[in-house]
Amino acid sequence: MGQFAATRPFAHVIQDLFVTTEPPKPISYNSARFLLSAAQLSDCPPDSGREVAFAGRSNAGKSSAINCITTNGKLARTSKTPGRTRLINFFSLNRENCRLVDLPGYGYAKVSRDMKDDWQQHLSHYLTERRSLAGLVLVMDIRHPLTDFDQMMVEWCEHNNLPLMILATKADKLKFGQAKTALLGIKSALKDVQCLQHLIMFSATAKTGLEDCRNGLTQWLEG
Ligand SMILES: Nc1nc2c(ncn2[C@@H]2O[C@H](COP(=O)(O)OP(=O)(O)OP(=O)(O)O)[C@@H](O)[C@H]2O)c(=O)[nH]1
Ligand SMILES: [Mg+2]
Repeated sequence: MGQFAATRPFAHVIQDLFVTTEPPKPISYNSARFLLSAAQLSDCPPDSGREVAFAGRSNAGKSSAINCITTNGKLARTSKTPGRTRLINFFSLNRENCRLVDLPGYGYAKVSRDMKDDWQQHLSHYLTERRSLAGLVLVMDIRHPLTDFDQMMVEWCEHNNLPLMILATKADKLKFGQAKTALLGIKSALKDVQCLQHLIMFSATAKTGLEDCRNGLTQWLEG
C-alpha cells in the first residue's frame, strides 16, 4: 500500500473507484455512416442497443428524410422511381449500438405478387422480432396521409406498444395554411392513439420540422 498511498491523496483514489467511465457523447446525426443492407432478418446487425426504423409507402420520402436528418444527401439512396429501397438499410451513429434503419417502402404496385409477399414477410418479421427497435418513424406524404397501409402500421405500433413518430412530409408542396390543416386532420384522426409521441410537419427540401424530429429520435435512442 505504502508507495501508492504516498503519491495519491486518499480522496482521489476513492473517486477513481467510482468514476469509471466518461458520460457518453451526445448523438450527432452528421456522424451517420452506412452500415449494411439486409435482405432478411438473419442478415441484420446484432440485435443489441437501440435503433429507430423509418417506414412508409413507396416514394413517401423515407430515404430523403434520413438524408435530411443526417445532413448527408448521399447516405440513403433516393429516387423518383417508387420501390427504390428494397433492402433493410442500416446506418450507424457516433453512439455505439445506435442505428437508423431505412425500411423498404410498402404499397409499390409494379412488382410481382411473389416479390411483394416476400418484402412484406421480411418487413413484418423485422417489426415483430427486432428487440432493439426503440421506435418507428412513419413517413407519409402530407398530401396523401393515412393510407390503409399507414393505418395498419399505426395499429400495429399501438398493439405492440411501440413509440410512434409521424413525419407528414413534402410540406413544401403545400401552402403553409393547407399544410397546417392537413396536420390537424391527421391529429384529429389519431387522437385516441396512445403510442403516437410526435406528429411533425416535415419537409426534406425546406428542412421543416428537422429539429423536432432530431429531438424525438434522440429521446428514443438515448432511452
Ligand atoms: N418536394 C419534396 N420532395 C421530396 C421530399 N421528400 C422526398 N421528396 C421526393 O420524393 C421522391 C421519393 O423520395 P424517397 O426519399 O426516395 O422516397 P422513399 O420513401 O425512400 O421511397 P422508396 O425507397 O421507394 O420506398 C424523390 O423524388 C424525392 O426527391 C420533400 O420533403 N419535398
Ligand atoms: Mg427509399
